[in-house]
Amino acid sequence: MTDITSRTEAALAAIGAATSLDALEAERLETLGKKGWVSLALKTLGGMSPEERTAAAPAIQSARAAIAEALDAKKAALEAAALEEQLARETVDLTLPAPAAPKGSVHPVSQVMDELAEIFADLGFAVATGPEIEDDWHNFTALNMDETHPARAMHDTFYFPDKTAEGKDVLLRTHTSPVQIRAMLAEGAPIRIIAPGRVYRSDSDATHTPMFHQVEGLVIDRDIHLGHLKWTLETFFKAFFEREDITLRLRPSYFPFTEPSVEVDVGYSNEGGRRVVGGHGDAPGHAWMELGGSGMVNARVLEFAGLDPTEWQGFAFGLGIDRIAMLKYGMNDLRAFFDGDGRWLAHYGFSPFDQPTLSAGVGARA
Ligand code: FA5
Repeated sequence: MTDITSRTEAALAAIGAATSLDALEAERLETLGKKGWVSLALKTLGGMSPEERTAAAPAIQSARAAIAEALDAKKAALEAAALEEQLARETVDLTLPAPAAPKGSVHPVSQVMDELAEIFADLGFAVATGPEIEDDWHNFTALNMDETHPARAMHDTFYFPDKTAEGKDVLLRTHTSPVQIRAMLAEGAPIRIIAPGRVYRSDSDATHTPMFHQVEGLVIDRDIHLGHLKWTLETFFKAFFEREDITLRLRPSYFPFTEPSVEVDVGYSNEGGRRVVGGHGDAPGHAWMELGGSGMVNARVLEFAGLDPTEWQGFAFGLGIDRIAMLKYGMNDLRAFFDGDGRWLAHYGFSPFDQPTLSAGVGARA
């Protein structure tokens, strides 16, 4: 009895003196834990006679109740103190200046791709895509460049060492034209699409980079002729450069997948070392700049794509997106587009809020 009373007093004193939750837990194990002395004392009750039990039980049970209550109270007090201390430690000093807002910008190429899609969507074109890792059938053969065609060598192609399961060569697409084939095979005719995306050629100087961007255009319908092509390109470039005095020159050229083929040049002038688009390229102080290739889709290409050339015809074009971005936003070296230099991006990049729309203007600067 005395033993229980003194041990209880000692336990209550220890609980009162505990300064951490760990110390309190040690005290709980010592008393109420499975092997704690209170628990062991409670177990002895089972072996007693009813009289002995009636005499011994109240002291043990009240010791247990007193210790349990003291443990709970001390635990709550220690937790409250820990919370207070944490709150005091983690106060936010509202007088500090706000951290700098993270700065990111939309790359001019992404911005120009959005501008293109906006303008062509208004002309009724859908956006199509194709894989950047292509096979030589889509990239060359179906575009009327069989294995021995010299144009294949002119494309400076990056090939993969392995072939497809059907034995086709695998390559990084050298132009967006294979998307013409994929779109015609998937959708048939009539069709009106643009296909913007990355293309790859082993080529590098101020106006050529090994990876660059093109936008393909394809219109297949009945009774389509070169006049439709010229009107479409002129309408696009006027909207894109946001000026009416755009003069295009269609120069006879050769592409295996178009017949006839024309290269598209635009007139520009040099103002203070900057190329400014507009005007007739033969006028004084002006010159022509090549923007891309185009032409009427070759009948053989239509056949490769499963269309009957006596029923369907159309035009296609492929423009260098990076080149038209340079011309619109006044950059002079294409390689800087892909250097990932934060200062260049801060200067030429666009705010993510500057969404091109026809109503607000597709050329608004950030
Ligand atoms: C083609 O790639 C054809 N597929 C275009 C075409 C499509 C013609 C449909 C007819 C019908 P070309 O190799 O000329 O053509 O490239 C088209 C444009 O891509 C060029 O005028 C130029 O603006 C751009 N370009 C070509 N090579 C590079 C390069 N290494 N870096 C940046 N731009 C390039």
